[in-house]
Amino acid sequence: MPSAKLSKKDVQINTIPPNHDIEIYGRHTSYNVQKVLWIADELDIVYAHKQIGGRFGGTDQPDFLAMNPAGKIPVLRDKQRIIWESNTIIRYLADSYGNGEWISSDPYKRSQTDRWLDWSIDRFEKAFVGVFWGYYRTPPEKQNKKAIKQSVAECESCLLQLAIQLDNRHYITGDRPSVADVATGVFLHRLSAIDLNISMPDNIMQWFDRLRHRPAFSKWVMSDFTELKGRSVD
Ligand SMILES: N[C@@H](CCC(=O)N[C@@H](CS)C(=O)NCC(=O)O)C(=O)O
Repeated sequence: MPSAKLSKKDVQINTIPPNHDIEIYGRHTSYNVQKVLWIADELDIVYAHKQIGGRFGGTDQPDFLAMNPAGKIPVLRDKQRIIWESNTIIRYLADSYGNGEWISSDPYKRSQTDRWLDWSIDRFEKAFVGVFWGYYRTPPEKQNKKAIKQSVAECESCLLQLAIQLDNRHYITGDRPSVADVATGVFLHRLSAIDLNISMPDNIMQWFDRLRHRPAFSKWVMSDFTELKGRSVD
């Protein structure tokens, strides 16, 4: 159940007429939803955005579970097609609407972006969650300081691996952004804004700066997330 009153702005987002071919379901404060909103705007896709999950509720409703039995956001509806899992969605959007600019159809070139999508889930997201949930979303009296320290160290190790990849490159796989930047870059704002002094190598900061200058990143990823502080439930 939603636990807070919806603001006028939230209601406006939810009342976009339901006649769009493409609908994106998920609260904008979810980093997984932000990946989808970010790339959808980069690709100039016209879509309706439905705030679902967290204080908005709705992920336990039969209509939503019929789309995603896992009860998780984000979910994309493209006409009659339903797609879930954030990295699968960004790949689908890039493949369908990106003219080959955000992901290649060549198997080897594709593997070079795909591996960062897999790595982002296997390593970076786990470390990020240890910081974001373990520290930011957990009330101080319930925090496990040792586990937080380990997660900070793991985040710094992931950032170092990205920094090595970014040596002589503007973006993760070359001179243009790709889905690899979306899957990995979505964590930068929160890691830099949380007061844990997470060390960011110089070229990570330069990459972050390049992303921040992109209107879609700035709009969705650089958004306020303070409503999640100390909120240890979805
Ligand atoms: N691996 C999934 C994770 C999905 C997930 O855990 N989403 C969270 C938000 S980041 C969620 O649905 N939480 C429930 C809620 O917000 O109500 C993905 O990448 O899409």
